[in-house]
Amino acid sequence: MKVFLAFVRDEDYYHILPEKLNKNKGDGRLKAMAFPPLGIQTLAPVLRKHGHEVHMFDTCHPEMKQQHLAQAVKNERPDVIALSFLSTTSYRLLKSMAKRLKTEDPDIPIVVGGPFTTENSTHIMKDCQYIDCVGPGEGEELLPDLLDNLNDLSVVKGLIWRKGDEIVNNPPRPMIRDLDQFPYPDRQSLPIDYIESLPLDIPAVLSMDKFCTIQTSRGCPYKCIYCDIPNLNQGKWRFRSPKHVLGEMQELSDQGFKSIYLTDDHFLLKNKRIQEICEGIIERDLKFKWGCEGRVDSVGIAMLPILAKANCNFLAFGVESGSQKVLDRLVKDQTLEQIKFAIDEAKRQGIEKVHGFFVVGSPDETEEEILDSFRFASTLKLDSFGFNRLCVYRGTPLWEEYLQRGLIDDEKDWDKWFRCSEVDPTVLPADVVHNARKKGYKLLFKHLIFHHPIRTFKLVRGFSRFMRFSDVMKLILSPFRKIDHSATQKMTDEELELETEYS
Ligand code: B12
Repeated sequence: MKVFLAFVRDEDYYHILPEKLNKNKGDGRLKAMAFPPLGIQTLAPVLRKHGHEVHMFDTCHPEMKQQHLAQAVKNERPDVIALSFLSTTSYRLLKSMAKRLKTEDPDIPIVVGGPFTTENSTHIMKDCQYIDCVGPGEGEELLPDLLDNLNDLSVVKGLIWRKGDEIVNNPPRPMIRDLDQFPYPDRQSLPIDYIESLPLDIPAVLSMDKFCTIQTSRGCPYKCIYCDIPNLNQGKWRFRSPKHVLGEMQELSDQGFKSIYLTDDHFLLKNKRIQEICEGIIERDLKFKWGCEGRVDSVGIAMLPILAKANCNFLAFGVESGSQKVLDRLVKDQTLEQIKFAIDEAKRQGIEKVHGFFVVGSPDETEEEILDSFRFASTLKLDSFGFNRLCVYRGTPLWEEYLQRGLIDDEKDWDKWFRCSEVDPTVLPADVVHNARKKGYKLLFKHLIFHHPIRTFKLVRGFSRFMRFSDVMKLILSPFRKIDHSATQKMTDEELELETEYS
């Protein structure tokens, strides 16, 4: 079969490098500041192993937009079009793409997948007639099974498909047990070199090193109310063996990748595994630096010495708040003491960059507690930090709570996401949160400039090496921008046109 495998990307989450930095080495590859589409990179070699011909597309590429894919469909008439997207923020773009490709050739089946799809599969089928079927959950087994049974979709476990006007939910497909059975993701076919950057809506280049992502485990057993990872993985944490992971890391080192980010939801679990992976990186003298994420109360904190020795130069923690009351309300199940210890330990053991994720605008949080988070951050040895306004997504415990409290309507709001300040009366109003955040950033920047001038200078110099000065200033001043109330439901032209059709 000929399969088109396309990643529909959120327009806010990538930047094509300006001409002068995008010198074409004659290899036709484009440099983009974006996280690679690991989902389709993972699925492509699996389908090829089943004998299928796979063409990959990433809509961040200027020649892989809707019109280009439609033209390719016309020219090459694939047997199946498989569309992948991440989150609610790119669902409208996905619908618009499906409409365009279905209009181009109504006979070619369109199947859709990805995290948001897994949470909302039946809703998507009811909402978008241009999609023929959806494959919730992991695609490594479902997609080849679908391609083998296009004439009888009823046998494809987990699939949701159309039988005339009826939407059929096939019996669920069990989660994959052995993650070691699959070939390594394809990071060569897409003519795009992804550049190491902070995933922000402002182009924050960290280095010009050849960058990619790798997933060595799936899931997280904790129950933070704003996260849908446990729901996506049925509360389980599954992992690939160190041998399988090191085989892939060897390949990446051989392919010249100098910077790797683990998209694991929680890497710092199972010390023996961390030990073996790090020892393998050291023994094989693999030439890349890497980053990962984990919890401050992880057993893996004890493994920080060998992580640092194995070139782990970036560690991100979900700190979330400087108020124990707010941490408990978020069911973070961690203490302020654990946060301080983990970050101090990471710096003491030589992790070059430690990043703290914070949220503001949480339920029952006071203005003073928002400022406490910034004051707390100023006492921590963090190299970088982000203070995001808490949002609620379908599939999270907070969404279920808001349904029970009658704050949102599942039927009407399933494809939306909200800042909690917009829907929850126990959260401070949006402009109060925004102003408290501005005040907090001022406090934190002042503290850093006067108490840690070298660390601050290093941070700014780090960015300005590859970024225009105007972008560095935009990045630093971004928290002080005017609040944009409509940020959570903005639409592009295609989406607007599509919206009129769907409303
Ligand atoms: C890395 C990551 C990012 C990166 C971007 C990654 C990228 N490629 O662009 C960055 C940091 C930029 C990011 C940003 C955001 N993210 Co994010 N992100 C993730 C994370 C941690 C890992 C994704 C990943 O690499 N998975 C590994 C690959 C292999 O898995 P996969 O893509 O899911 O593909 C598998 C299956 O889904 C399936 N599949 C995929 N495509 C297809 C297609 C078909 C046809 C089929 C059958 C199957 C299939 O098979 C694949 C192999 O098993 C996930 C958490 C998670 N575990 O999913 C959150 C996650 C997807 N992000 C989330 C959110 C909310 C966001 C933001 C909106 C946050 C924000 N406010 O800024 C933005 C929006 C970005 C966007 N839409 O592009 C939420 C989505 C929730 C939701 N209900 O929509 C998640 C689930 C995190 C969470 N805690 O809830 N994110």
